[in-house]
Amino acid sequence: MTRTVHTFCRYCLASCGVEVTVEDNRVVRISPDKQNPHSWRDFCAKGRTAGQLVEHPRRILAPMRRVGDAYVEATWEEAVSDIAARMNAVIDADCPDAVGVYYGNPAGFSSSNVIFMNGWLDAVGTHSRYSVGSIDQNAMHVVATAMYGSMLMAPVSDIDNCDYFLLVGTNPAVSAWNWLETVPGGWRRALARQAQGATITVVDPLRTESAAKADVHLAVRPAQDWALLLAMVKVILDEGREHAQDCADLASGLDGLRALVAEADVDDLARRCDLPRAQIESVARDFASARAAMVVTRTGVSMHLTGTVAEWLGHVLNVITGRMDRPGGRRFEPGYVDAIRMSGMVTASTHRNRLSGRAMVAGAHALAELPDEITTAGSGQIRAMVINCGNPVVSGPDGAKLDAALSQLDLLVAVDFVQRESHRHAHWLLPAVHWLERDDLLAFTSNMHDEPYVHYGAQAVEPPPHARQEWQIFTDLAIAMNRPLFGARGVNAFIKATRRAAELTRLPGLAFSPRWIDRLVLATGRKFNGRRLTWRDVVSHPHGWVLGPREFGHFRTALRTPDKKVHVAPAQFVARARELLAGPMPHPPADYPMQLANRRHRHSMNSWLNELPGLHPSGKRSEVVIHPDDAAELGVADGDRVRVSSRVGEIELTASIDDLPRRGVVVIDHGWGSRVFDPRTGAAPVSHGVNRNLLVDGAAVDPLSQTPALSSSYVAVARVG
Ligand SMILES: Nc1nc2c(c(=O)[nH]1)N[C@H]1C(S)=C(S)[C@@H](COP(=O)(O)OP(=O)(O)OC[C@H]3O[C@@H](n4cnc5c(=O)[nH]c(N)nc54)[C@H](O)[C@@H]3O)O[C@H]1N2
Ligand SMILES: Nc1nc2c(c(=O)[nH]1)N[C@H]1C(S)=C(S)[C@@H](COP(=O)(O)OP(=O)(O)OC[C@H]3O[C@@H](n4cnc5c(=O)[nH]c(N)nc54)[C@H](O)[C@@H]3O)O[C@H]1N2
Ligand code: SF4
Ligand SMILES: [Mo]
Repeated sequence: MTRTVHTFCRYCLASCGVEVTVEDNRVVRISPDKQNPHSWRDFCAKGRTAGQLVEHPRRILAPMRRVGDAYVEATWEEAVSDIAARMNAVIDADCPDAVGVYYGNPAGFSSSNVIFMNGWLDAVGTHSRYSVGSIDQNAMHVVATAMYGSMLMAPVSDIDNCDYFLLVGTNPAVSAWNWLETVPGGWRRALARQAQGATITVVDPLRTESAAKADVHLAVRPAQDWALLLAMVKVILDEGREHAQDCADLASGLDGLRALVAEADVDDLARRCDLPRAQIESVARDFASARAAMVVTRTGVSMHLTGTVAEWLGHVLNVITGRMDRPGGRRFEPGYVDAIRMSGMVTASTHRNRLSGRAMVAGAHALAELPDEITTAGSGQIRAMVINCGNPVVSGPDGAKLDAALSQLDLLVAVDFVQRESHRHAHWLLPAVHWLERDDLLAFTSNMHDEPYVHYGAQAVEPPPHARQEWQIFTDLAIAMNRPLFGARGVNAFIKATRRAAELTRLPGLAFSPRWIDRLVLATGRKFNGRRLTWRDVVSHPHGWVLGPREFGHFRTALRTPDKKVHVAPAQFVARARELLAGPMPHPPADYPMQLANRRHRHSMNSWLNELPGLHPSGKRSEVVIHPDDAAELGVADGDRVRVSSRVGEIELTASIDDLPRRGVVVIDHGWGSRVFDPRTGAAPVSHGVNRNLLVDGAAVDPLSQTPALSSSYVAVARVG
């Protein structure tokens, strides 16, 4: 029997509505849902081929336990009781911090995963929490906390009214307009504005797909956006081009900002970012004088040792030129759930790591610190870990060091669809459920959509019989460990009672599930047209529901700073900027003269949609792109095998000579070189490409965001043989 299910893709924040054709519980077709009122403009091949991951030939279909070098299938009862017993033993021998977790990007695309994972972590009472944030978006959280008073205060782009786009460190033509915001069809809409006369300026060391379409391309020196943006702030303030009203009324700390720019010299800053002074000045003036404008900063800004200061200055430019909460700028979308208020009810942990002494950022410690926390003896040493939706050996710095550390754990549990590089030492592989196989109401990110919108992510197909959602795994683990879920006494007993009731009455709906939380969230949510959304509202709009027009005027009320103003000069950012200003001109070390940049492709998703045959027929992404002039100096020709090395690693790949990067910068795509194992048959692992993050040193991090130099490491390139 053929059915059609309307739902949305949960691979990236674009959250495209999709129409899934299902035959006998198999996905036969996924196409864009043209009836989706929010996302009808957007779709890509990753969503189109999502069924292939569901039917991955190497998919883990039941819990698998390591026995020697092989894996054998086990029941969930065996898995949960063995894991619980081993974790309890590790805690009894030391303390709760001996149990840790790393959670990756896809965890945020499930409405229940992170909530229940945290519930389990609170049950255990561990501080050993590591997340993808330190290799992705920490800079944004740190800046939002200091400037707006909440780490979740993510302003959204009002594209359709914008006259001047300043896009810094982002390639929306490929990655969609997303990083803590959902702007369906964002790039196409920006191009439509351009056709009507808007200016697009792209700041990127590479001539990306987006830069190629831009009116102005500033090929900045990697990691020096802070200098460019500070110079722009200086030009605007020195020339009196700021928005007087917002500077007086919305911002606080402007004097601190003025004092900082007074110490800076535009020529010095221009040399640091290696752009002509005149060009910086003209972009600053055009930006400030545009009727409507926005700066958008993304991972190309944040993934450096200077990332937080640059991210901060991007927000400062928006604030001082009056772009916040105005048409064509960045607004605050309140959504149907006040996630900011709710997150404010949880006290942020100030725990400091035992070795580095650094505090958590956005509820987690830095991935760069994980290997040492596993291998260094002493109280709090991590002995047991769960990897939840992550592939940190490939996505994070110095994967070789992390891989070696993971091999020393007493217990490693991976929750995933397939066994990837980071899971190779796992003692247990637990089979996860794909978004096509589960329901999600992503209520806590409703304020990241660029218009008021609700969509219930309906399940399209039944999961394999022995796959389980993470919420259930974490709940069962807390119960089996006899530790109270959410750290709240009585929760375990209550959940067990509902499960018993469901069994006795044969009414599965009586058993506790995250749907209870969804309903509660709606019942306490924001009102639209005078009333709150009901469950019925949500499920009766299978194509999604635009709840009303975009509204301005919510930004100020959403601010969580004590004085309800935007803090434009937080002391820690100013101090770090001073440190950078006083520092030497950026210069590569003599033995590693090149800087390693990064690329994504439309059809790959970090490290995990790369081996699917429908997406990458050639299956190869293992080249390093070198500028022709650099190649000539290095004596490298197109197609040569080259060795790229850094202080911490070396890899071999094929040279591709192209003037895409600026001189001195070489590019290797991230996300490749992750083996996919076959735990069921023990067949040889499959792998495409090379892991370029083996070259990234985890020892140095941005002191504010704890992010390593993922996109600006220094490397050497040499022809092999
Ligand atoms: N050099 C460099 N490094 C980078 C980046 C870069 O631009 N340059 N980008 C960074 C960015 S932006 C990010 S977000 C990180 C990503 O870093 P990670 O989140 O650590 O890694 P991913 O590659 O996203 O791997 C996600 C894993 O989750 C699994 N998975 C997918 N869906 C589910 C699910 O529903 N349940 C479970 N249990 N598992 C699931 C996938 O199979 C895959 O194994 O990498 C970062 N690393
Ligand atoms: N197709 C696809 N889409 C994705 C993803 C994916 O893997 N594939 N990942 C998703 C995720 S998790 C995220 S976080 C977002 C990320 O979305 P974006 O942040 O837009 O990510 P990228 O496309 O890598 O664009 C970053 C750009 O920054 C440039 N860059 C590198 N260093 C510097 C620098 O020092 N200064 C400046 N100005 N630019 C620099 C790079 O050359 C690159 O073009 O994309 C999401 N969308
Ligand atoms: S992966 Fe593609 S289809 Fe899925 S949400 Fe992102 S852009 Fe849309
Ligand atoms: Mo990301």
